Amino acid sequence: HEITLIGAPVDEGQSRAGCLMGPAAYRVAGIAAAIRELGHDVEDIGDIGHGPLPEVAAPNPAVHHLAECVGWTRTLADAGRAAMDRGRFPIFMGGDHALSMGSVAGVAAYAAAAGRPLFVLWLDAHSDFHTPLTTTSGNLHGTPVAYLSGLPGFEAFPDFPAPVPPERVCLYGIRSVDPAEHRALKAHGIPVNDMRVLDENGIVAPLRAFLDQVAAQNGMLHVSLDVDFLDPSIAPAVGTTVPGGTTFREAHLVMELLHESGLVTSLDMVELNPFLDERGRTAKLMVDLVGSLMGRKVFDRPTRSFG
Ligand code: DIR
Ligand code: MN
Ligand code: MN
Ligand code: MN
Repeated sequence: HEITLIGAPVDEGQSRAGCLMGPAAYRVAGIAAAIRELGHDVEDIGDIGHGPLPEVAAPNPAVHHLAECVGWTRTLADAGRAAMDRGRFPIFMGGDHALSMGSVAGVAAYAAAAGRPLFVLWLDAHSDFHTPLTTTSGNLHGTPVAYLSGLPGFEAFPDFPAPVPPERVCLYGIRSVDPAEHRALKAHGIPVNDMRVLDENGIVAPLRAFLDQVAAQNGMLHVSLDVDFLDPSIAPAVGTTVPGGTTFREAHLVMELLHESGLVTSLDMVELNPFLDERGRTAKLMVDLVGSLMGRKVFDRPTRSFG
């Protein structure tokens, strides 16, 4: 691959300071060298900003930092689209999960122009299916899946290029869903691979089923990796830890399967808060997981053909 690292120090999608240090922590943890060692070309375009703040009216008084998040959505969508137009694989180094409104919008614009279906794999403890109308925390990092699904309430944001249909979204590792999200997920028909599904079926089978669909439709696959997908015992540096997350071995297995599929075309690394970390432990784990996604393995495995 030809990888473009995009620093996205987004801190405005939630209320605890620190995610803005994420891109720096990934660089200190050696992300560029780790990917380069696996034989890929890597460029780092540095950190981008949210640009000039638009005049926006919040549809719900709970929502905070709406203008900043709209600004980020514009600049990140442009940066992602530009990288893909140059044939690159963008990695968005966050920053909180509000950045994914921009990253997925940019990738979706590219996919629409290329005439290929976009699929989204959401590795997260949370379903992130609030809208600016339903959120009670007012934290917009809890809304990107609703935005990319084309739900109402995002009028202040750029129109999402081509909403991703429910059957092309895979929520994986979920164990925290608010009541309004639960209702909306059911109404919209998004299948949820919560921890119960993964406990009963194992971590592999539901993912393979989704990857088979991506391959069968010659799709592009965007992966959004939230630190809280991982169990807090191995990844403490996140503001919204939820017990019962994926283990070290499960997470690496997911990344290795994604690599072997050959289907992933873009990636978000979100919600790392280095201020909460233990000597860079979580940042290093995230970089190691990207290594597995980019092809690091203990011993060669035959590449599985999908589709
Ligand atoms: C909660 C927490 N559902 C909210 N969300 C997220 O504030 O809307 N935490 N995404 O990481
Ligand atoms: Mn704030
Ligand atoms: Mn999230
Ligand atoms: Mn989360």
